[in-house]
Amino acid sequence: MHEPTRRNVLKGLAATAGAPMLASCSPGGTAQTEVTASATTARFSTTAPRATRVWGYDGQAPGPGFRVTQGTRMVRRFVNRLPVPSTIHWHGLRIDNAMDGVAGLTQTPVPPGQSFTYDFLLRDAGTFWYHPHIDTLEQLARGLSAPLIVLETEPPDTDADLSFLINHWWLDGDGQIANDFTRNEETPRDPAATSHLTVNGRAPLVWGTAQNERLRLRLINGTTGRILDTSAQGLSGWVMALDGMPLARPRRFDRVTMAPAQRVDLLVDVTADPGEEAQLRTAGGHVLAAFPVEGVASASPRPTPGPLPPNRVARPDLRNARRATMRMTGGALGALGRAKIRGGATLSQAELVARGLSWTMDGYAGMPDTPFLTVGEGETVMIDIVNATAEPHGMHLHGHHFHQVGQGGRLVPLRDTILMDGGARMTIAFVADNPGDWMFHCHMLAHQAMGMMSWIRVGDRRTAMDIGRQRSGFWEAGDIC
Ligand SMILES: [Cu+2]
Repeated sequence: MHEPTRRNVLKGLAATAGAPMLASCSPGGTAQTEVTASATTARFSTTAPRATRVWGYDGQAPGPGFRVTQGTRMVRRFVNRLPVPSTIHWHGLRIDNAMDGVAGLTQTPVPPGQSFTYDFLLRDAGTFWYHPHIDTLEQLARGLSAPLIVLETEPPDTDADLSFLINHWWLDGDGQIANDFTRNEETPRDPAATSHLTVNGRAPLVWGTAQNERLRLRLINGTTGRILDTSAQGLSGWVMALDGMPLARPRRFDRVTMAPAQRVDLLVDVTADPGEEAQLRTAGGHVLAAFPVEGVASASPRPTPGPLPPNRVARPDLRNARRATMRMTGGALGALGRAKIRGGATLSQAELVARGLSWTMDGYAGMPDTPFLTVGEGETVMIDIVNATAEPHGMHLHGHHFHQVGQGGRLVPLRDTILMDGGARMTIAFVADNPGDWMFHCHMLAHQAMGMMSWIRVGDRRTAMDIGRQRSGFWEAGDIC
């Protein structure tokens, strides 16, 4: 059964539907200066015998997250009340390297009981999210993820602006998380474990609406490894942005495919009749969100929307690009072969598998000692990615958005995470204009945990913390929010 609508409670707010707490710079929002990670409980299934023990941000799994306006400076003290070290990675934000939250690369992990202050300027408006970047598979699967919505200074005209953070949970018969975190795998050992997809922790999320209302839906694939194929009934509209970057030409929304960590912004008009229910659902028929239609908001829908205002991203100069090849191997059906590991040793396939390493990038299994590529600040980089495995991967570059390079040098719209089919090759291009050490890895987190990770260095050799100090004037450009 559907839960009662929250419409009357949240209507009119730029709301994270399903989340009772909002943090925002806008009037009526709750200014919040901390993000606390801790053990808590959540209810993902009405049939579960009891609440699920999870790890959450600010007492919830997934966390309530933040809505902040573009151009502001965001300062958040991360307080770790988990039993393990953690960090926060602000996924998709082009921020200072020292704030990127990658344990062992850009910061030391925050021990239990301690804190770390993240401080950065929000350059880009769009749909982003945050999660730990240490033991990421386990920490995300236990509940640590939250939306980070950066609002345009003049948002498009809508009746509601909803972020939908999609998570997946394996629950045992007692309603508890069933993953076996001693193995870096997506699937639990217990064959009786049940699979649950939630939106903002609800299954399904319910949002009451009216015919011809226009909704902004910000879909975030926060699963650890699922490709989500999503379509709608009773809703008609446009894809407005991918991974937080607006499309110059919005395209009609029919269905969208999202790799783990990818985001899609939709503007949809409610076309279902009063008394009907519009739905957002997966290709498998699973209802992610239900929109019961009560009445008619207006006689006709709003006019076709124009594009969202673009974020300022430098255009790659393909003729003068630094070019490199990134080859990925491994998996059950792909050739893993020999590979290097951290420290420089080269191991046989059997030795790698014995250490839980099944995937490689550029001949390394696991985090390499040295960057895959070092480029000058401001250089255009082209990476030819060769997926020499039989499985799809969702490749994420930190600190930059990139274009896939299409036929004749055509630049495909910007992304920070791209889905590659098994056996596929593609070329990506970007201007390396954000100095520091940036991870490039698979966001199917079991693959990452089993070796599929690498990094690039932009600019001369300085530590992330040095860059942070040098650029502190840059951060102070915005109002603190
Ligand atoms: Cu992968």
